[in-house]
Amino acid sequence: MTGGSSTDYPDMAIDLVDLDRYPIEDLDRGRGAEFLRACQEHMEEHGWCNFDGFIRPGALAALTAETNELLPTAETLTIKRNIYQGKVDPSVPEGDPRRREYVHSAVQLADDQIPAETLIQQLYKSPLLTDFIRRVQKKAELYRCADEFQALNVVALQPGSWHAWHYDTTECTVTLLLQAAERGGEFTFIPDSRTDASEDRETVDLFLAGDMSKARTFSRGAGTFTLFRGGYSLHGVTKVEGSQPRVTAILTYDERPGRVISDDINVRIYGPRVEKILAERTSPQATASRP
Ligand SMILES: O=C(O)CCC(=O)C(=O)O
Ligand SMILES: [Fe+2]
Repeated sequence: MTGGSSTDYPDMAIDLVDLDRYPIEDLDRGRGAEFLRACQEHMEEHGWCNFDGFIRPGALAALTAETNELLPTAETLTIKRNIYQGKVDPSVPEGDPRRREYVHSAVQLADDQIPAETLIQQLYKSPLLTDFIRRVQKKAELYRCADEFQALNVVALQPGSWHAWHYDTTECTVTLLLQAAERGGEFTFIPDSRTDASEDRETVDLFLAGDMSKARTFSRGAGTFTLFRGGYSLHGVTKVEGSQPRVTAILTYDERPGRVISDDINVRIYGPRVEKILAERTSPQATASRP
């Protein structure tokens, strides 16, 4: 089963996804079933699936227009972290790039800044889309993340910015490229560079030293939808060049229903705006003014 109520929204995937190329509306029969099987095999063998032109061109223009209208309301966040986003194996020597804090800046809309009526929010809420993502990974259950800030984000990397190398804190990452960079801004990753038990140190070391020869990159135009094992594949985005920002929607899911992220982590990621929201909720005035 998949998460969320399907009654509030008509299924927006039907309107936005190129169903001729990607028949996600019926994965149980005929060409839909064949498509699903091919996706599952690809995901299992390579650890990623990349769907070029997933969004129909007309729909993409509407999605891009709405996010470009919302982005001026977003803050610029400066994200500072090591590649593991936390503890580093104590055997890693001092000065090793794996201990280093990498920094990038992004203009970022958190879920609570993306109104329910937007197309991107309705696409995220699509039961068909969630079910497709669940089935490609052969998971028994998959729910949209319930966190009010993290569930769906839109991230704009401005010219001159990159997205620093990291592993995600969740297993699978789902991204939709809404606006490609004119040049650069390439999503770059090492598929399955680690398991729960070990890491391909040789490849990771080379990569962090600037040798990208073992990393993968796709040529991704706007409208490309990508699934990859972000928790196990070191990844990031190279420097954006040209005059326009590179804009991605990040869709998050969890095998457990109702997943929320701790206030501490949300304040660390989203900064003073979210700190204020959370503080106001627990302040005496906020409590007194409740009915
Ligand atoms: O923008 C992308 O393509 C990747 C973003 C990413 O790695 C992340 O948000 O964790
Ligand atoms: Fe990531």
